[in-house]
Amino acid sequence: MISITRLVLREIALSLREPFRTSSGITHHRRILLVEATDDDGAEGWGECVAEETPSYSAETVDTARQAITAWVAPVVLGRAFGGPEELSAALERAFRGHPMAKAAVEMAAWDLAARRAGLPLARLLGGTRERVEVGISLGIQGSPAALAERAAAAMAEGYRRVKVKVAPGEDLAFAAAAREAVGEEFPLSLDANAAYSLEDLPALRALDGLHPAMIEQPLAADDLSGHARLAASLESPICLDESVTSAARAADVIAFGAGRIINIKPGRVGGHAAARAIHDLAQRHGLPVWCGGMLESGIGRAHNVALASLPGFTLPGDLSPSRRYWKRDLVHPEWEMAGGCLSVPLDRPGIGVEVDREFLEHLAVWREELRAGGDR
Ligand code: OSB
Ligand code: MG
Repeated sequence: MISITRLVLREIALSLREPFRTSSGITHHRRILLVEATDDDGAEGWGECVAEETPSYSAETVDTARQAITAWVAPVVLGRAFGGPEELSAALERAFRGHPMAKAAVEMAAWDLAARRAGLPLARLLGGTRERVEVGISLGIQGSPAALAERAAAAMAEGYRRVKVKVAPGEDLAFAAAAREAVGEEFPLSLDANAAYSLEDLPALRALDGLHPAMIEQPLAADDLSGHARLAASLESPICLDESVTSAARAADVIAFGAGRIINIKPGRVGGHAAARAIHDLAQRHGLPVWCGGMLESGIGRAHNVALASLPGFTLPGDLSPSRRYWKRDLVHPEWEMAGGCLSVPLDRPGIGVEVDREFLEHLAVWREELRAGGDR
């Protein structure tokens, strides 16, 4: 049983150690919306909203998520008793349409809270079976193919189990070929287009296909499942879908239409852990491998991703780089560290398994809003 009586929303500003460029834009700093949920027994739970500053990856933004949480998510959850986080998740799903990133931020905080109340690591509450999860790196578009090749080789030397390279029309073949050359023919190299191509770009996509990437992630528009199904028939490389998969129902469509053979699951994109797990279960039943994606999260979001990635169907390395790849200093103790190309799943502590550095958090916060059961808003 869980009953959240207080939600504290904070937005923090964190500078990336290096800018991250994709086909849809460049990020220097992250505006990160964090959710702290507490109950009347003083148990806490933490969630992180993956929405970005602008509606480029999806329609949601930090500002729309804040609005959705205060106006619609909070009234559904505050002061109400739920049998568990799955019930809370279902209530949010029923309550209003869309805004999966806003819903997920609170839903995931509820999972953390439930795990802490049960004295269980979140990974175990979710049904995770792994003690460590394999890590792949996602490299943004670099200034030149040679610069990318250097980064790819360095990542491989650091122990990453897979290198993913962002591509965009006009910044694709030369870059991807340089990366392939740098990591060798056998190493898993994948490409992520963030929806930048159309079926008219078939020649460019065929050329990338010739580098036999482990997968081509989200080549076409998010809502274009039939296009992806047609493209799949023209390419040898498996298509992996990211932006397209916003719910378990959409994942079922992907499978039914043959639009993708691999699914990138980000709990923060699909409404939270309950939906993420449902997608995992569905993919497993259909024999599709899944992996856990990332959205340049702080150590809080990463903790949730690591817990999810410990489920048995996550058979491919995730975008789960260690803290220092992104930040000078992370918000959590201990920071996320990679050893042997893996992150360890924290199984020695209840909940997300890392401690939030509250002092540092307050220092980084640009605003803070407290919502209470039955309180004025
Ligand atoms: O498409 O997977 C993506 C970051 C922000 C938005 C979308 C994506 C990404 C990444 C980075 O690829 C993954 C990471 O967090 O390291
Ligand atoms: Mg992606």
